[in-house]
Amino acid sequence: MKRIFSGAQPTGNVHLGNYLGALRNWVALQRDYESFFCIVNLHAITAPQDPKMVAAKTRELARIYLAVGIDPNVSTVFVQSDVPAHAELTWLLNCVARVSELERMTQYKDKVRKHEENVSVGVFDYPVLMAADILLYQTDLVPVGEDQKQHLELTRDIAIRFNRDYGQTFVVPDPFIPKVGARIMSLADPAKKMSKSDEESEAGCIMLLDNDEAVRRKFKRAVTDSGTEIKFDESRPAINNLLTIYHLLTNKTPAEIEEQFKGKGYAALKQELADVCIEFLKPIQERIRSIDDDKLSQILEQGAERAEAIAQLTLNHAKKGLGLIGARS
Ligand code: ATP
Ligand code: LTN
Repeated sequence: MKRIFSGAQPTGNVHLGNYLGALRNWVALQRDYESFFCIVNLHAITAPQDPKMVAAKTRELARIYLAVGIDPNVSTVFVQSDVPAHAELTWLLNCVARVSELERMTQYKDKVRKHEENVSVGVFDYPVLMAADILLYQTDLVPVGEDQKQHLELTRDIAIRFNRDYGQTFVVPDPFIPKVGARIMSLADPAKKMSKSDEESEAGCIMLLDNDEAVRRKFKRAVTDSGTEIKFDESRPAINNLLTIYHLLTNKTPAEIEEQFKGKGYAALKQELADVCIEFLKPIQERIRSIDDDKLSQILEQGAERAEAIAQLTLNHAKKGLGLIGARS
């Protein structure tokens, strides 16, 4: 069976963009692949976090994985820092990745532009840690949103270079970026992606934990384009984004949706979207509350054990390739 690996950071709250771009596909693919879903807390601390909150956020994200439909009997769910091989392989890959490659990463460049003096070395090295995550599990496919494409290309380049210089060690992974939903835009500013780390755009971000009133308010205030027609049209990004969300939440085809809203105004679409979204979130929120705390600990413990066993094999192989094993005897 081929493998998939993916992860999300336990920072802020999970939003509809994370779900439609990534988590939804993890759930859809988990039975066709041997699946690993990681809560990447080492990535989270590349930006300052309140230490008192890190463990709670990590467990909350694990609950969300389960609540949206990741089945721990089928998939391995674990916390990144529970498997030390991630940090160890990162060091080895640091010696293969080039500074010039990391300097080209757009996410890194954005952070430097915004915070200049306050960007940690961790932010710079973030893509190498991500490469280690993926390569440790001999991953074939990585389901992610569009914003991770460049990181995936770097992961492939690092794997190819390592294999060439130190012997065949890693599977070279392919990204899985969905045709629709890979880049859900902010409801407040359709030129920006929906993002939890963007402080100004709370109003444009539907959180999986939002209550009914918040969902209604955010859709109601969503920015729209000029014109009145309700049609899928990439040159009208705001309405296109709302229709894409509606399409993914209802599974209705674009033609059906356009027919449904023919002659109706934006207000009708926004109201219908809010209704559908509230109905979609309700069972997820109920499941989040109902997951037993001890059961969650057990899932994460088992997950870490399963992940560790596989990660260790790859790490040893990489260390042998580099000549790091065998000096003692
Ligand atoms: P954010 O910008 O909200 O902090 P992130 O990409 O830093 O998002 P993660 O929680 O680590 O945060 O992302 C989990 C997954 O969600 C990734 O695969 C990412 O590509 C995807 N994703 C994030 N934002 C969107 C979006 N607006 N549309 C589609 N997919 C998204
Ligand atoms: N950078 C990713 C999170 C992430 C990830 C991974 C995704 C860390 N390691 C490995 C896929 C595979 C993000 O979405 N912000």
